[in-house]
Amino acid sequence: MIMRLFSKPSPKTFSLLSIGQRGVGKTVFLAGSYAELQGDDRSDHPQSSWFECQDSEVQSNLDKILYHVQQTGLYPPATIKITNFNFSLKHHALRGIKTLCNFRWWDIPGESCNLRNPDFQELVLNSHGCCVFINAQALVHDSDYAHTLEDIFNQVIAIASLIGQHRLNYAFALILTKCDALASGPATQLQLEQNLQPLTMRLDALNANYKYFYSAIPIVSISGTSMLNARGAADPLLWLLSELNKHHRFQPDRTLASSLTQTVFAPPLFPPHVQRSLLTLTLITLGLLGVVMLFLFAIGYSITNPIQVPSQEQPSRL
Ligand SMILES: Nc1nc2c(ncn2[C@@H]2O[C@H](COP(=O)(O)OP(=O)(O)O)[C@@H](O)[C@H]2O)c(=O)[nH]1
Ligand SMILES: [Mg+2]
Repeated sequence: MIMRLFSKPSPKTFSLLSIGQRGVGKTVFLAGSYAELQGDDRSDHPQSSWFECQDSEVQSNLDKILYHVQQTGLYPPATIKITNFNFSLKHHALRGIKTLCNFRWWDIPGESCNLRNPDFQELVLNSHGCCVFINAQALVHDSDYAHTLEDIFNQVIAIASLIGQHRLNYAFALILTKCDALASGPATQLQLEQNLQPLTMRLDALNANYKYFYSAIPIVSISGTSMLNARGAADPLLWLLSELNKHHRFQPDRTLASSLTQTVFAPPLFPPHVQRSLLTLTLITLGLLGVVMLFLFAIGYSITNPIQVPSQEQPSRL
């Protein structure tokens, strides 16, 4: 996956939405993804790709989260917030360190994820991809949880249908959080997939590009040191970025905002009555051209193939 991301001279910047209710596990996911690619200090093999933070405040919040886990063995408190996150995905290449792409991550609280909210609209219009967070533990054990998800599912479907209408390259990562709190096995997986069907069937019908991920970021203690066990935590972000890099590599940057500007707000070149006259004129011209072509064809044919006047028969010289 990593290999497909590079071979690009100027890295693109992607904006990713993150949609999910409070407490679903967005901050833990982000800290886990970051920690996984950072590698742990004791590792002899530093990671070949990693996220580099472009904002010192966010960097310090991330460090605070990881330090908190290390010191207390507990998940970070909700007070350490990460809302707008600017990252670069870096890679150790043969000729030094390379930036594969940049991304802006917007963490939007569940209650603000409503297309009637102008701020949310603005973010959606300018985004390239989306992480949808779903609490897997609640999806299996809490029968009311599915109802609370309906609104988020509707927002995701609304985005997916707009994307489909404008034929944009957009990707959705459906991230099922807290999977470590569930019994592993095919029965759980089946139950999760069934409970997700109200979303996935509609995404399938819209031909949306999506993939779901089972996220499990437990806290483990190794030789007295606690840490987020974040194996595979960065997979959703790496998949999203590789999908976007793949599709946007040879294209100018297109988002819903730019497509809507072209189709909805762009004034037509001519007023409707002029357009109708132009259409008539074009049709007449094409008709006349056809007649002229036929005429020229007929002349050309008669020059190259003169009408054969029956000649008097020559006596054959045998
Ligand atoms: N077991 C487990 N619990 C998690 C995981 N991710 C989040 N949590 C729990 O969910 C709580 C809320 O997570 P947080 O990332 O702060 O949610 P946010 O409001 O979406 O940012 C945490 O304090 C943990 O108790 C996970 O991967 N496994
Ligand atoms: Mg949070």
